[in-house]
Amino acid sequence: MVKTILSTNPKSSGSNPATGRSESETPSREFPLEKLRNIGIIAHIDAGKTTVTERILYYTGTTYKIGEVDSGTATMDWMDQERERGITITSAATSCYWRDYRINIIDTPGHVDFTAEVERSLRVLDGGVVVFDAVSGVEPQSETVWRQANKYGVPRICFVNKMDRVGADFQHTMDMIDERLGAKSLNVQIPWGVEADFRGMLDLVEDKAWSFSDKQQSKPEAIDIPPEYQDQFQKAKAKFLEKLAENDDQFLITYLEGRAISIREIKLAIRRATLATKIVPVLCGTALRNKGVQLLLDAIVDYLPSPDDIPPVHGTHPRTGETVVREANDKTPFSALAFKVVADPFVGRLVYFRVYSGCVKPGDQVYNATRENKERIGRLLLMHANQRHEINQADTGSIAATLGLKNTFTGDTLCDISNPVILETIRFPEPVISVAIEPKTKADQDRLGQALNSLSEEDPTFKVRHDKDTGQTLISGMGELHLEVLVERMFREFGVSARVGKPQVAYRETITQHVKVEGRFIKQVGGHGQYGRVWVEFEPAKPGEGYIFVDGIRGGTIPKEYIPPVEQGIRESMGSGSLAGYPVVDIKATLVDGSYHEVDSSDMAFKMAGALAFKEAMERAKPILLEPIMKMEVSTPEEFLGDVIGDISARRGQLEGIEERGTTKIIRCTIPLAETFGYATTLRSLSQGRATYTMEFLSYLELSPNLAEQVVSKGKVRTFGV
Ligand SMILES: Nc1nc2c(ncn2[C@@H]2O[C@H](COP(=O)(O)OP(=O)(O)OP(=O)(O)O)[C@@H](O)[C@H]2O)c(=O)[nH]1
Ligand SMILES: [Mg+2]
Repeated sequence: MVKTILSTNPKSSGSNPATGRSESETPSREFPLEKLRNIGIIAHIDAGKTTVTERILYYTGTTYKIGEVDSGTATMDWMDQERERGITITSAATSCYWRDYRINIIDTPGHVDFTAEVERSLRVLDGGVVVFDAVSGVEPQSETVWRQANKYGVPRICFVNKMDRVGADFQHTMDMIDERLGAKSLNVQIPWGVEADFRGMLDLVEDKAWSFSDKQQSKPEAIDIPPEYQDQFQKAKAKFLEKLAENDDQFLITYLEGRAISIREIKLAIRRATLATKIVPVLCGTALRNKGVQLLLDAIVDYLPSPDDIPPVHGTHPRTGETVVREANDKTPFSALAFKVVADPFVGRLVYFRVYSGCVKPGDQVYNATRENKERIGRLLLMHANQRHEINQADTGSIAATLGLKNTFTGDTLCDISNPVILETIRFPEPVISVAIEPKTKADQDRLGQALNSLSEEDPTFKVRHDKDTGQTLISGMGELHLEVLVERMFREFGVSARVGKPQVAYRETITQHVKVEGRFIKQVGGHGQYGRVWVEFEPAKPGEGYIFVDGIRGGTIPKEYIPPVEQGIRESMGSGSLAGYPVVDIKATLVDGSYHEVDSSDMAFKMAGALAFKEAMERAKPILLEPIMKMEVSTPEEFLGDVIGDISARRGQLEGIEERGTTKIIRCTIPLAETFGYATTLRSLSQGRATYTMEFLSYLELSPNLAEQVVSKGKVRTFGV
């Protein structure tokens, strides 16, 4: 039922001269599920994800001119700031066709500050293409996205890009994939030449050499394995077959039979082992020089799953709490997960969703099971970066967007009204850094609220907090770049000029002791009084557990309906701890006893009692401050190593190891976030601009008592840099 984007594209007839392979014409309207691929392109910053995606769009005939990141013309990096900064900030979705398969792609950002974009994409995708820079191999952010993909059990293939660069090393990258990522890589190709002499690749599956010219329109040429490579090829092929047999029992039998093995048998075995996440096929190429992308497309089709290959989605029934299983099938009741909300200045509020079962049409009424409200689907759109194409149905496996949903947010489940289900939501990390923001004029003040509202709705790692004591608005995010980009968006998209304070660490508070406290809210004023009385045991929870509430009431000392208000009273009070007003985390509260009054008790009274119990517990359970610790990797030429390490130590950094990568030294360390502000400038001056670094959040750790004292005594005094 999908009106494809190709039908509006002048190159849709498959006439692109460079397409090279047997992709079909406009696909059939009833697109078979097994011919669908939903994939994400994930990697460390600058590995070449967007460059690869732009080639994919070109070779599939979706665009007729290649967009380039370097000249600010990439289709996928459509946002002004992406084009100016040359980095991807927001994940962009698109669809294309290869052979007679439809591939929905999400190109994600590599910078760790935009990690939410990777998280939400991996949650709704079925497969991943992980891109590596052949010179740097596995970089820190690749490790992070790899772990994210592991969490969702996403099968993936690897593309070792930038084979044209000086220092490119395919084997080294493969070794790093195994060692650093704990993966079992299976290279399905070996490079043919390297650096300036990189010609193409030797195909271990089909026993051919693929020769590419630099010209983008030219097709890859398949020839026999050149004689000078025969030896190397035969050795690699033997290793390849052996490894494949080790990881697929069915193939092992064929392999042991010792007969000739067909290409089809090999491909199917690779597919089975990839889907079972036993192996990761590895390919190579250079996207910028237009080499290898067509083969990558083949691999996506041949080895990555269709929505039919992944297990049926599980959810819970919103009322009974029972597990609900939905087969990926157009005829089963509709279920979908909203994974992104965008305030589009032209069309309005766009909600992106992935359909797991059934289908939906414009005008359909659906149920938002997460928020328990009905919603009407407006126009249905297939997204191509920031372009939209209207469709008249979104069926199982689709990734689409819709207009008209007012009360649906990221992570919500949309479903059939009479068959409700709640799918697993998307969990995002908590922000670690904040800045105070102050509108410059009265007019800016008025617009600020709207801007903050829209932006925090779009980005779950962007949080806004009003400090009651100082009257300031604090915005928090994942890093300096994240907040800088958002402040710039406020100015460009919402016309808000604001002064921004110095970055501050988003500390947390927690307790260290077990206490049992009473919360009493009893008031007798005139007629109706207030009565809520609870006994709650508070104890430290494990790091990362956040807040656990346990109802331990026995014998009905408090009626059931008053228990949720107690939980809520505690939860709301956790927003501000007793030490310095930072959010409180990692506590377990067990409601053990209490009493009520037939007439005077109310939800409000029990909520207050919960809040008072929490306040009392914070006083008595020895609260401490926690600070965010970052994992950092600095890459520097050897001559600056001593200075860089000295500086890291002075910043309370802990060295974890030093490695060599060519002539470069890689320093791995952990460092408190508070010590990293302005680090880019220091590192530049320490190394004449030649060292680079990346960092990401690792964990929260207790702040030493003397530093904690400084934070507490500073209280909420925020200094503005104008
Ligand atoms: N030499 C060489 N450069 C490449 C290749 N592929 C990409 N690049 C360059 O690498 C830089 C980063 O490319 P992008 O495609 O923006 O990388 P990305 O992974 O999308 O980056 P983020 O989205 O910001 O994480 C650009 O300057 C590209 O021109 C390649 O195959 N060879
Ligand atoms: Mg990019």
